[in-house]
Amino acid sequence: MNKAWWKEAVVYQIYPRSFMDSNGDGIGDLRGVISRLDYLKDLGIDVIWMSPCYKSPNDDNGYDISDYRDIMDEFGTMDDFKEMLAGIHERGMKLVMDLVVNHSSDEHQWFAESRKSRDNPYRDYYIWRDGRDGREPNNWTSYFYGPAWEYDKTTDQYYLHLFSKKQPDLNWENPKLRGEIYDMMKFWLDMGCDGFRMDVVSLFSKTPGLPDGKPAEITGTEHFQDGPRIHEFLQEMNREVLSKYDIMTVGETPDVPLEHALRYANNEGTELNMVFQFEQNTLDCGPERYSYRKVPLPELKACFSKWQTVLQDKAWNSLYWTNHDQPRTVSRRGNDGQYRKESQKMLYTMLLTMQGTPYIYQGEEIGMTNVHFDSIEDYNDIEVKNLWKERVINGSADPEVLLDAIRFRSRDNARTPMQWDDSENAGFTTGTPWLKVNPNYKDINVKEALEDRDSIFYYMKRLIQMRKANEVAVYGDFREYEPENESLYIYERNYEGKKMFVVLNFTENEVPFHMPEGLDAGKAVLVIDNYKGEEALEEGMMRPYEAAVYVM
Ligand code: TEU
Ligand code: CA
Repeated sequence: MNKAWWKEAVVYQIYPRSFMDSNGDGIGDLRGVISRLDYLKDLGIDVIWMSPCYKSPNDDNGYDISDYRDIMDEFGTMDDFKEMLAGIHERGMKLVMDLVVNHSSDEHQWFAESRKSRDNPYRDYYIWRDGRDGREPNNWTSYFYGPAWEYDKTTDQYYLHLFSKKQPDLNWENPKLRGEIYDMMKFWLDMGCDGFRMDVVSLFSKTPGLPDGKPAEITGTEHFQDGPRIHEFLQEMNREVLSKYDIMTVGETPDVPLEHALRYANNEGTELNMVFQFEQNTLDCGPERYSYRKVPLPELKACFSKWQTVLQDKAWNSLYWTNHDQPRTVSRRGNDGQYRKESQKMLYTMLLTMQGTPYIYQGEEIGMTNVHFDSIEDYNDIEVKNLWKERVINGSADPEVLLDAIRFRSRDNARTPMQWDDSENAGFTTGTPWLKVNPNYKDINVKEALEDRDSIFYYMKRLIQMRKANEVAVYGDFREYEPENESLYIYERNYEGKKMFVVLNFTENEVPFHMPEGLDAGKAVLVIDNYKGEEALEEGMMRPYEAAVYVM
C-alpha cells in the first residue's frame, strides 16, 4: 500500500457562511475563520476543506459562482483570504478549495456573453438547445425540482441547468472552456492552496444528443451521471493540472456506482485521490428523497463494509457522516436525546477506524443536532423552497407531512450557525444570523465542550491522536465479523502484523459481546472506549452506544 499524506490526514469541513461572523452582519466570513484556526489545530485537524468563498449572488449559497478568481464580498477580500491561507499553513495545516465547475452562476461574465447571441464566442461555454414542440428540449429534471431547462427569450433557445436556473451547466465538450478551468485551478494552486473538493464532478459529461431519460424523481441521471467522457476529462485535468502539484483531490459523485468509483479514485493516480460515495445517504430515504425509513443495522453495515472491501488495494475511500447537504449525524444515525454524547462518540469511532480519509463537518465535534423549525418560512435552502413550491403551493401534498420530512432531511439542519458559546446567537454573531440558531445552543456549544473533560470534542481529539499513533487505523485492511448482528458492528483491521479490533453498539440497549474465537483477549490493549475509564469486554456486555477499540 502506497503511503500518502492525504491518506493520513483528518479533514474538517467549514461552511463559511455559518462558521463565525467577525463583523456583526450575521454572515460568517474569512476573518471569522482566521479567529478559530487555533481551535481547529487543537482538535488535531490536518486539512480544512472550505465550501465556496468565491464571488456569488448566493442563489445556492456560493455554489453559484460569478467570478472564480475573487472572494465573495460578504466573506471578505483577497487579502483576508491570503492571510487565512498563511495562518493555516503557519499552523501546519492545509487548505482544500471547493471547485464548482459543473455549472457557474448565470451572473458569471461567460454566461452574460453566452446568452447575448447564438454566435457569441462564449455561446458554447454553456449548453443551449432549441425547444421541442414549444417545450423543453428533453424531459430531464433538476436536482432542485422542476425541469432542467430554462427558456431564454433573447435567442429563443433553452439552456441546461441540473441545479437552479441561476446555475447554468458549463459545456465540458468545449476544449476552450476546459482550458479556462484548468488555468483557474492553477491560479489557486500557485497561490499555495493544497487541493480541491470537486462539486458534482461526476456530472460533467452528458450523453451526446441529450436523449430523454427514464422518468424518475430526477429524470435523466443515466445521461449525466458518470457520462461517456467523464474519465477522459478527469485524466486530461490530471495531466494538465493535478499531477503538477503535491495536492489532494476528492470528487463529489452523487450515486456513484462502485465500478466508477474504482476508476475515479484509482490507485494509479490517473484521476482523483478519492470520491464521496452516496449510497450511505440514500439508505434512509423512503420512496422519494424527502421521506424517511429506518435502516436496519445490517444494511448500514453492508454498505460501509462493501466500500471498505471492494476499494481495498485498488482505490482509496473517503469517510464521512455528514456535510452541508445532509442532516446532523447524531439526529440521523444516533440518539440526539439521552445518549447524544455516547452515540456521537460511537459513530465517530467508526469513522476514524476505517480505511479512507475521514471528514468531520463543522459542529460535529460538539455533537450539534438537527434543528426543529416551526414553519417553512424559517428555511433558507433553495432545494427545500423549490420542493415546497412544487409539492404544496402548486401541488396537493399535505404540508404537515412534507414539513416533517423536511425537518428530518433538510440541508439547513447542517447550516444553522456554529454554536460557540451560550451567549446570544451562540456567539456566532453580534447581529442577526442569516439562518436561525438552533435553540439548544445554551447546552450544546464549544465553550461547554472545552470545559468538560468528558466532552465529544476531547473524545474526538483522542480519536484523532489514536489514529495517528496507529498506522493500522489508516492503512490496515478490513475484515468484518457477524454481519447479521442487528446491534453490533464488529470488525478488525490488519497491517504489518498489527491488528486493530473494533466493537460498536448501535443501540440504546446493553448487548452481550464476546471476543471472536482465535483472538487473544489477553493480549488486547484497549486504546479507546467512549465510556470513561472503565474496561469494556470483561463483563461480556456492551453498554448503550458503547464503542471499544483494541490493538493487539
Ligand atoms: O451537491 C450535489 C448533490 O448531490 C445535492 O443535490 C445533494 O445530494 C442534495 O442536495 C441533498 O439533498 C453539491 C453541493 O454539495 C450542494 O451544496 C450544491 O447545492 C450542489 O452541488 C450544486 O452545486
Ligand atoms: Ca460577517
